[in-house]
Amino acid sequence: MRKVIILAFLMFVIIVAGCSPSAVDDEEPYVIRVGGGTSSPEHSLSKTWAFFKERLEEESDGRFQVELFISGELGGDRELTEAVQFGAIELTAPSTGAVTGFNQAFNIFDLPFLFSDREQTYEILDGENGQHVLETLDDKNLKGLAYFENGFRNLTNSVQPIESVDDVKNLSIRTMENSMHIEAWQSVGANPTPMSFEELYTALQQGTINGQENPMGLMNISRFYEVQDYLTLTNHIYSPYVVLMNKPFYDELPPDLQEVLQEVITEAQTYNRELATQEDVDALEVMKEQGVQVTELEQSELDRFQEAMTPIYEEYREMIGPDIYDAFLEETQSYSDD
Ligand code: TF8
Repeated sequence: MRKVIILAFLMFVIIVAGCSPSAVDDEEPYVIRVGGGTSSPEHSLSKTWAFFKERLEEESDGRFQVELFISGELGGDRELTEAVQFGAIELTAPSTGAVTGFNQAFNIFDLPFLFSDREQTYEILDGENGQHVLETLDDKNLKGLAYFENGFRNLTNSVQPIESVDDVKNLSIRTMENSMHIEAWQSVGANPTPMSFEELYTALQQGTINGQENPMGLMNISRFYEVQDYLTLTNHIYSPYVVLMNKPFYDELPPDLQEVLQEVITEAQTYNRELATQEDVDALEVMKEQGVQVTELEQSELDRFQEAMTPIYEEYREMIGPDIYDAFLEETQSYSDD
C-alpha cells in the first residue's frame, strides 16, 4: 500500500511540474529519480547508484540532479520497470529475467549455461548483439542504456547438500517470476514456486519453500545464510542488470546532456562490474564463515544439469526471435571454440 501511495505522489508531482512555468525554464536541473530493490546499501548495485549520482551531478555541473529510492520503497524489479515505463521515475536496473514480460527477446540472457566466462560475457553484452537487444525496448517507452552485473546464479537450500542433479528432485525452490526459470527447474525435477525477491527471505524463514538461487553477492547481503545451510556452485544462469530509462525523458534531453549521461553510465558500469566481481568472492567467504556448507560439482554433474535444461533452447528460439537467438548462439559458440 505504501508503494502505491508513493507512486501516486510521484505521479502527482509530475503532473504539477508539467503545468508549472518552471518546466520550460532552461535553468531547472533535470531530475532523475532512480528506483532499486536490493536489500542493502552495501550491495554493489546500491553503491553503483551512489557513485552514479555523485559523478553525474559533478560532470553535468548540477544540470542533472539524481534522487535515489533504492531500498525497495517503490517495489521490486517488475513494478520499478513499469514505473519507468510510465514516467513515475526515470531510471532503474532490473535483472533481465524480470524484463521478459516487457519484451520476450530478453529471454536470451537467461538461457541456462549460455554464459560461462565474465570477460566474454561483457564483450557480448557491450557489443553489437547486446546493444541490439537494448534497442528492442524502444517501442516500449524504455531506453536501454547499459548492462550492470547481478551475476552468476548459484543454488542454496535448507534440506541437504546438492551433489548431483538427482538431489534436486522435489526441492521446493523459489524462482524469479519468469517462465524460463520455472521450466529450467522443472526439467531437473524440482518443484519451482515463482515469487518476487522481496518476499523471499520470509518464505525461506517460514519454510514455505526450502531453496532459492541467486548470485552470491545478493544472497550474502540479504543474509540468506541465516535460513539456508547448503550452497551448491552451479553458475547455471548469468543475470545481467539492464539499465532502463524512461524514453521520452531521455529523448527530450539536450544532446550534450545525453552524452554526459552515457559517459557516466559507462563509468558506473566499469565500477559496478569490478565491485560485483569482488563481492562474489567475498560473499562466498562470509557464507562459509557463517556455517554454510559449500559443494562444488564435478563437471560431469554440471553437464547433467545442462543436458536436462537444453530443450529450453529450441523451445524459446521463436519467442526470443530467431535472428537474436542465432546471433547470440553463434557468438557464444565462437568463444567456446577458442
Ligand atoms: C531475483 C533477482 C533480484 C534482483 C534484485 C532485485 O532473484 O536476482 O533479486 O534483480 O536486484 O529476483
